[in-house]
Amino acid sequence: MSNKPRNVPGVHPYDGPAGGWGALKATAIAVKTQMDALVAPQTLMRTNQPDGFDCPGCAWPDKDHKSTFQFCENGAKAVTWEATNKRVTPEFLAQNTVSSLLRQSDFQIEGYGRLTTPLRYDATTDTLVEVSWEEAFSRIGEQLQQLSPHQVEFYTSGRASNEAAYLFQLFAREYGTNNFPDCSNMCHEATSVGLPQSIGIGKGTVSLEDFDHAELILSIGHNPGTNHPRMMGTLHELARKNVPIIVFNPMRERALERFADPQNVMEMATYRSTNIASTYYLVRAGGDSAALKGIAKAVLALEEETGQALDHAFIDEHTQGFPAFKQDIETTSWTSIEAVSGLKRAELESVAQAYVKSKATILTYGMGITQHNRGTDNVRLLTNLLLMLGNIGKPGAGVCPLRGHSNVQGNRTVGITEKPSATFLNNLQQTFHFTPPQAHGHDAVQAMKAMVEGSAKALICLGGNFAVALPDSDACFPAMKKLDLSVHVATKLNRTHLLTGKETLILPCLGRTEADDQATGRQAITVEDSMSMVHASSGKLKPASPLLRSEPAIVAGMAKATLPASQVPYDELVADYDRIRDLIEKTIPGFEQYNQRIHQPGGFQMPLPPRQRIWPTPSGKAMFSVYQGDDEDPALQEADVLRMITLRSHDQYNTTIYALDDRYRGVFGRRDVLFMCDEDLQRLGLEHGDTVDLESAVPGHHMRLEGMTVIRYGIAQGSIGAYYPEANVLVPLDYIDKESGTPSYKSAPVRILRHPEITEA
Ligand SMILES: Nc1nc2c(c(=O)[nH]1)N[C@H]1C(S)=C(S)[C@@H](COP(=O)(O)OP(=O)(O)OC[C@H]3O[C@@H](n4cnc5c(=O)[nH]c(N)nc54)[C@H](O)[C@@H]3O)O[C@H]1N2
Ligand SMILES: Nc1nc2c(c(=O)[nH]1)N[C@H]1C(S)=C(S)[C@@H](COP(=O)(O)OP(=O)(O)OC[C@H]3O[C@@H](n4cnc5c(=O)[nH]c(N)nc54)[C@H](O)[C@@H]3O)O[C@H]1N2
Ligand SMILES: [Mo]
Repeated sequence: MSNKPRNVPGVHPYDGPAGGWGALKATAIAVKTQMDALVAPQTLMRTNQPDGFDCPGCAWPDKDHKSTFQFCENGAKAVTWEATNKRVTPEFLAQNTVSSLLRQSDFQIEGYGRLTTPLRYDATTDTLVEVSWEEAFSRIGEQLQQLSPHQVEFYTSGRASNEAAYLFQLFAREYGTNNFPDCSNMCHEATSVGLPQSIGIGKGTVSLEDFDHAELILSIGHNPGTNHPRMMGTLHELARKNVPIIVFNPMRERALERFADPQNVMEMATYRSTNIASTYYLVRAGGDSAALKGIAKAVLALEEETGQALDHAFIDEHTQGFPAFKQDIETTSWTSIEAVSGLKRAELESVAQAYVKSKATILTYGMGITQHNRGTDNVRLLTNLLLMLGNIGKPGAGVCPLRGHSNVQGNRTVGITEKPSATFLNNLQQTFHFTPPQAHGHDAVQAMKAMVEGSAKALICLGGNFAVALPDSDACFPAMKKLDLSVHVATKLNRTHLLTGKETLILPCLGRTEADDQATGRQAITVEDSMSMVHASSGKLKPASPLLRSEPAIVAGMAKATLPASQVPYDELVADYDRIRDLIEKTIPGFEQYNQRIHQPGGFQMPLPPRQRIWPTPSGKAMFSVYQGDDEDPALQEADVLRMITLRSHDQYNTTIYALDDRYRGVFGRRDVLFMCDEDLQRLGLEHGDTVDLESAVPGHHMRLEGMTVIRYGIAQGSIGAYYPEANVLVPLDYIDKESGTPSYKSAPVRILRHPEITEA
């Protein structure tokens, strides 16, 4: 090994803060490559404004929806990507076969721009050809009438509005199935399963105002500089008030270290920035349970010493199960806590001291907590920590899961779930006079497994990129091709659409930024953000093509063609979305006076009983639970096995790749890298810049990813990072959190194989 650092193309450390001038420059580039320079400023100014549209980026709430434009680089990318000038025309598709498109990267495929006409796959020419809406709907109706409902999967990606999602579930349930695979099954399902057990509701308990009163933030497993950039404004404000922000993350994420707020004139003018994390712990991937147990253990020790660490009144009045939890924590050894978390006892003790000192703590978390094979356990465990000190249901405190897609939470609220409650099904029956299916349906992994086995014959997707987002592409891609019918309601072309079945239809829809005009006039849709605020969104741009239809109209078209005898007045509902909202109000609690209240500035908040210390659990109390053992997966015990984290770059939105840079992590123009720490490089005899192959270390799986370049990075020992979706080939489809079905995208056990050329050299 030479001493001189090797120069690796496209890899240079990034020394600046996150945000700042770099963010403004990146926004200008996004506008220049996608949009008309004259329309762009107006469109961006309408993002998250009272009469504008909800940003299709993330689900972070806005200050009352009435502040001046909140600058957000990645929000701007999401908006310009949708409002692009580029178009996929029938002529383009006539010249490019589906097989040739499939050989291109995801970045190239979506990069062709907006879909403009309904399309059908023509196997004789291997191309996508234009069809009329009528023909598309009647083909779908005919096929669905021939299949039995449990053979059909109805997928939702969390961008769909409440109105579209409600009609979608209504259509599928009247057709006869609860098969609702959903992007949430790959995302915050552990939250949706774990939080209700702990506090009675599967949603976060804080509102934006709580951040003004918090004395401590515990930020675990999320990367807001990229994925929730508007949250950076909040964290920046807190850091400047010296509120401690303690971060647990296996990777050094620049925005959590240093951030320059583009809205802060002084910082911009002086090139200064603010330190965000007061302390940054590089916890091992999957080591959070041990870290949380360590903090709890240290809190119990402080309680022994002072008698003042715990909130006894809260524990006595509001919770159950504390003694068993306490006993489990006391019997967990520091040796195992240190080994599994990769952190030192003294470090976790100092977190406990800060935690006990704070009178109001908010715990924020993301995919670093949920996408593990004990994700649901992780969620309950972090809630235990909050309950110990009564940090739920008081100002400045609570649990804050950072949701993914901009309306994923709303989709769930309006009925997209494979496990509907009996009350909800009963309400549907009373209102619509059909008998909804009672049996639970498939979640995302179960739906794909049914497709792999061949028992599922059709897939109807309301948005998303189902096969690419799921693990194990080698199993999922061929399963798509076996389908009798696949239907995709979409704005842009992606790989899942191109994995055509016997019959494949692609139905182009309006995006959030576009005007939605129906028989009674301009329509608004509604969405629910991460903090349970429901508000209206209305686009103004001219649609990308005159043939586009709105998502509610497309769902209604499919439903009418499939269920000609349905009593649901689809045409009237599509003519005026107020009528859809009236039906939501009638069948789902919490939407009282829906149509009136969405006109309030900022909308309205869905009921969150734990904010009032009301616990809708079976016992009526908040529940402590026990996290048994430290769960070292046997697959991870061997010395050469690493935990692979699959993550998002700064220039991507899930499977949508906007560009090939990951500025804050110092990667430019490429995505074939593997982040590894110095110690692991040395231990494995590798050098920064070496090319390696990877193999799954889950017993019985021999999946491979070849030709990755290892690069030196600040990441916890034993953990490596690679980009999603390229690395999905290494995550087995059944390597999931058993309780929630969430794939373990953040701790796939892998081994490094030397690249053949290097081994020979
Ligand atoms: N611009 C942009 N915005 C987005 C998205 C996007 O792709 N692009 N996606 C949207 C969606 S659907 C979602 S779900 C959210 C995702 O938002 P995040 O939750 O931030 O998702 P990731 O980028 O996958 O990973 C989060 C972080 O978890 C850390 N991590 C990985 N493993 C562990 C672990 O074991 N423990 C801990 N403590 N940390 C770990 C990683 O290092 C990374 O910093 O963002 C939403 N917003
Ligand atoms: N390895 C790994 N895999 C992961 C993850 C990970 O962290 N690691 N994260 C998981 C998570 S958190 C999630 S949420 C899933 C995401 O899974 P999905 O939600 O299925 O994927 P997206 O990439 O968000 O979907 C992109 C497509 O949505 C369509 N689209 C965009 N806007 C609209 C619209 O307004 N309407 C309609 N109808 N279509 C639209 C476009 O055609 C675009 O190609 O991926 C999961 N997969
Ligand atoms: Mo997500």
